[in-house]
Amino acid sequence: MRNGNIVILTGAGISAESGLQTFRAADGLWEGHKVEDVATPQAFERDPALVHAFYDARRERAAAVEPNAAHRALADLEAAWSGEFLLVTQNVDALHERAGSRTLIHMHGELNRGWCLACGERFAWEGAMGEQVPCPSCTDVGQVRPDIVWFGEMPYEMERIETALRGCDLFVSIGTSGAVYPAAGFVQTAKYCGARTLEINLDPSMGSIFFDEHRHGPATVEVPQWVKEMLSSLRA
Ligand code: BV8
Repeated sequence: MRNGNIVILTGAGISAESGLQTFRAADGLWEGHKVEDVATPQAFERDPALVHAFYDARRERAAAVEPNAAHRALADLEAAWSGEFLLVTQNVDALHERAGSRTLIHMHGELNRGWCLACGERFAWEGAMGEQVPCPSCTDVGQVRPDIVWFGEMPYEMERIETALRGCDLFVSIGTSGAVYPAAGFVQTAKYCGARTLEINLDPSMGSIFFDEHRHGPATVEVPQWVKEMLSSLRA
């Protein structure tokens, strides 16, 4: 498929071999809390200290690990691809950009960004946030939250994503369980609009039936192999 338009969706599974916990594996709990119970505006309202501790721990962990061969292979494919290429990640870590990906959307936000509820500004953030930090923009104290899309909140850049899904020739889902919407519905939009669909995952996801092709195995094995085949098709 030379020069077609590609949309790739990634989830926690692509960062697993870098050492970051996934959500729904056995280890998918954090300090005994289900993510769905911590990653919500209600949880933040009820117990901001707990939610800040959850994200401070993940921000620290994500800064301490490295991108893996799957992240790097996607960056190589993007650099070599002459058709349109969009990488949409559900992940809030920065491993894709650190591996060199450029055309990237963090639809569920980023650990390395903050959002001030007093003035509405969003900004880069490193290190612990906690409850009593001043906003770097309006200096208001105690109104800064992680710039993360919680359950019940609208994911970012949905218009741009939907347009890319409707216009793509190939949709590839990597390392996601297909448990969370709207991301889990992207394959159906792409398929309905005529794209070929490929799932690369450790095991079949909840949306497996919607995919034309499946490659099941660890991302650091399956993604570089798939990218190698895509790049050799460019030289053919
Ligand atoms: C929305 C940021 C509407 C947080 C995340 C009731 C009220 C409100 C909404 C709902 C509701 N009921 C249902 C919904 C919709 C809800 C939803 O889908 N809920 C689910 C639980 C049913 N969705 C939402 O709320 C979304 N918003 O609907 O807004 C709206 C409309 C108009 C106006 C306003 C609002 C927002 C969802 C975003 C939530 N935030 N993340 C954070 O990160 O802390 S979601 C969170 O789970 C992650 O970000 C990730 O995106 C998502 C899915 O997880 P995965 O990435 O797939 O990870 P998982 O562990 O599940 O799977 C890993 C996979 O990798 C596995 O399949 C495994 O086999 C594989 N794997 C493991 N190791 C490897 C591997 N593969 C390859 N190699 C390996 N080595």
